[in-house]
Amino acid sequence: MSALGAEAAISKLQGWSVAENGKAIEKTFKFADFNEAFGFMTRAALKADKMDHHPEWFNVYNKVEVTLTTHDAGDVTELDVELAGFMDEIAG
Ligand code: H2B
Repeated sequence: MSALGAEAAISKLQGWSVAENGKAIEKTFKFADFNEAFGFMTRAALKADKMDHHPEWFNVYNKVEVTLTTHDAGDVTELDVELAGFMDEIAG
């Protein structure tokens, strides 16, 4: 998968920003409670594993901080845009 770049990626998405190193995109999702947050993570994890494309994320209670990058490319690719779009969809 060839590099797309973080700026190009966020222009296709809503609420995502370029990570500090310029090679990833990030977004913080907030839910009503831990149950909702973990439900989101479970659905995203199943999709990620199907794609063989995995998120970096950090969860505390109702908050999930997500960072997406394609390690094999050392940059953001269409795979990150696809997974980000899926996360946005299921976060409702
Ligand atoms: N996830 C992400 N985010 N980037 C990758 O480059 C990547 C991955 N590579 N998941 C996959 C796994 C690769 O290491 C395996 C061997 O397919």
